[in-house]
Amino acid sequence: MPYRAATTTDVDFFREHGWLVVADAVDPADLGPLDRRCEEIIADKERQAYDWAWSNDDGADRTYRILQAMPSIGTTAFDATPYRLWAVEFASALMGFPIEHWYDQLLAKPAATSVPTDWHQDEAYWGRNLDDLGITCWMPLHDVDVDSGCMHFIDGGHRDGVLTHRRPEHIQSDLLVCEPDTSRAVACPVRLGSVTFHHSKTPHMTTANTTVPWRKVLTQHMRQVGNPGEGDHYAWKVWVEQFSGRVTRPADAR
Ligand SMILES: O=C(O)CCC(=O)C(=O)O
Repeated sequence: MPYRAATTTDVDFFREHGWLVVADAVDPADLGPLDRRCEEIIADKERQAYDWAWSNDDGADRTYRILQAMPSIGTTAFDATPYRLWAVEFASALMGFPIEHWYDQLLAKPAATSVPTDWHQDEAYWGRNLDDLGITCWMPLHDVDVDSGCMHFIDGGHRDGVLTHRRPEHIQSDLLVCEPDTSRAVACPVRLGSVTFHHSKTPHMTTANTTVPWRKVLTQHMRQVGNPGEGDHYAWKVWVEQFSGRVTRPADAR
């Protein structure tokens, strides 16, 4: 299946709204090895994954309400996949400057215990180095709707600046939340093969999964070519190493 280029309509929509759905973008036949890698991580989650919603109630254990892992860590197997090469090209057109792949994440939600991924902006995690210079491609590995954890965006929220974020009191992971103007929220249910893109300042959230055994999504986080990456952090930033529980605050936080 040919992967299509971004059109003027795509670019204009993204620049106005800060997000975009691209239907039937990716060939599902290209996703087999990735899906198998994600299943392997889920089966071995105690060693290979974090819980992004790790709560104080869990103590030292983790419930994996939002399982978080990096499928590409330690392997080059996904470097030249058609969906990765395409996402970088498409994202470069949307942002209007050359973009490179930065890192990917599996975000998986079990039906029994999952929770919403609350409103946040990616720049709140990444810091000012990424000021208007980052973009994410969110790619589910099956059909996804409001009941299984689809993406929601604040329409035009990339123009609202970086909102104040906080770490909820009951959370012991690095999870951050903000309170955007939800009257502008848009839900984006999509079918397998479709993806969404969002600007690094666009507030977004996903609902809990109550229907499929595991909601599985690959996020491809991308940045301006040559950008130094995370840095010049906001005051709310922390890193939590979940195997030891060690919490670190960045020296450059302000
Ligand atoms: O899928 C999710 O639960 C959240 C995704 C997300 O925050 C992102 O793609 O930046």
